[in-house]
Amino acid sequence: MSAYEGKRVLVVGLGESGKAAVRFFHSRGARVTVADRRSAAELEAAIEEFRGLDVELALGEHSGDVFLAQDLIVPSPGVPWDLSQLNSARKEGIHVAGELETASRELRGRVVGVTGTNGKTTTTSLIGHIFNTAGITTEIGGNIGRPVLDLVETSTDSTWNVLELSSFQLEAMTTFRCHIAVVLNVTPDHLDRHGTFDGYAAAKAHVLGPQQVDDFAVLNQDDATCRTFEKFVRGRTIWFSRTRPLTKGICASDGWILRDGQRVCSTELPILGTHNLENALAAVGAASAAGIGDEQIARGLASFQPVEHRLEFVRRLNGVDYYNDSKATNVDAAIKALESFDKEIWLIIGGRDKKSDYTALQPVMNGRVKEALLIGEAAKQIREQLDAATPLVDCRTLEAAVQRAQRQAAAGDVVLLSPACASFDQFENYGQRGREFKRIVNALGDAS
Ligand code: UMA
Repeated sequence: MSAYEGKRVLVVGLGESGKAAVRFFHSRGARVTVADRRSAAELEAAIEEFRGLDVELALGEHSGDVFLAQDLIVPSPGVPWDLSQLNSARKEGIHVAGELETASRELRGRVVGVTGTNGKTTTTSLIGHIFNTAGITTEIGGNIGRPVLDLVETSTDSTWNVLELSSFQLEAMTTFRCHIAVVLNVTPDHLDRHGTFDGYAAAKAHVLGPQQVDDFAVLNQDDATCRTFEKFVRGRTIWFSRTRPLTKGICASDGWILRDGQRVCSTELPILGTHNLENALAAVGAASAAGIGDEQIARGLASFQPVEHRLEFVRRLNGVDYYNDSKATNVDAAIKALESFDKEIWLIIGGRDKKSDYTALQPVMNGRVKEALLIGEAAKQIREQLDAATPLVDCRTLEAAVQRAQRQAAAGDVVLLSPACASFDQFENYGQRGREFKRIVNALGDAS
């Protein structure tokens, strides 16, 4: 009998993660209720999925009474961990568990957990690809878009689960063990949720907490916060560095990726930019920790295709290259995108502000960005924080920004959507924003 049989379980949030949780608990005989602050009309499609299943709905503003009538509450990653209704339930002794803790009891096989502020999605995909190419049974999931609870049913003892883990998921994580934990970098993001940088970094550090002595931590030697994470490591640390030679660990030198001073493969990769070289170094660290041979690692790196919405090449029109970097939802990611080009850039930036510091963009924009085309709610904050060195043009919408870029850009230039902001003011998510960008760009007529 399942440990959840007959238990009253509240799933908070009926997004991707919540839907997976409903399926998980329902199939284990729990009495499932779903609370979501959105209305039935807004959640029509999700509700349709569960029609006919015995699942109670508590929609609209969260009711404290519903939260207090449970044995277990499982909030979705986007639900604040300190939501007042969750705190009240905890006071009454009701267990509140995130999706990772829930999965940790039943997910079989081993886990590679990839976290960091930027590069998570690419690195997770890259590690998954190297593992797959090496013939290992691999499942890719987590924040990348496939909820961890959906991996439970098909996992076996020989599965490697390669998971992208966000600070929202990690904040709630106490028991989920990553045999290989990768921390790429930790720079300010999601301060609206975590309050301070220290709070955000502490959430990220949870990825190392449940590790054991025979586990691995793959850490970025070039990142000041990653270096401080060494004190949390219980097993072995594999350092990687893009900027300095390492006699032990993974580094890049003279066009080669080296491990412990030995050549693994060339730094000529199918993914652009120095940040992607860092992601590749981390992936080499993770794959080596899993015992994959150099030849297979090299083959995996060479055959990897870039991830959608991550410096994704869309089209060349009249000699102008258009790139979709919609997944750059914070300032640091936009800086990395800008640094990847040695050309003049028409930068489309803006969306929903996350209390970010846009001044950090100025040095990398100078001499590189011909115009910053502002979109969305954050236009005012961006305009206030950037100085006059780069022309700032208020375009409001993505469509207007693309059209202006097309009119102004010359052959050899780059038009780059790298918004440095969340998308929720004008789009459902960054994916929809990226797809919309590609639709607009692909519909542009030849202006020559
Ligand atoms: N909701 C409430 N009450 C609240 C807050 C939200 O009821 O207080 C409801 C919303 O009305 C909505 C639902 O919760 O119906 C949304 O839940 P969610 O925000 O957790 O989103 P999901 O669709 O479940 O997607 C989540 C991750 N989302 C977030 O962390 C915000 C997805 O990461 C992830 O792919 C998915 O689970 C599968 O694991 C997205 C993301 O933006 C890509 N992540 C952030 C990032 O990468 O920066 C962390």
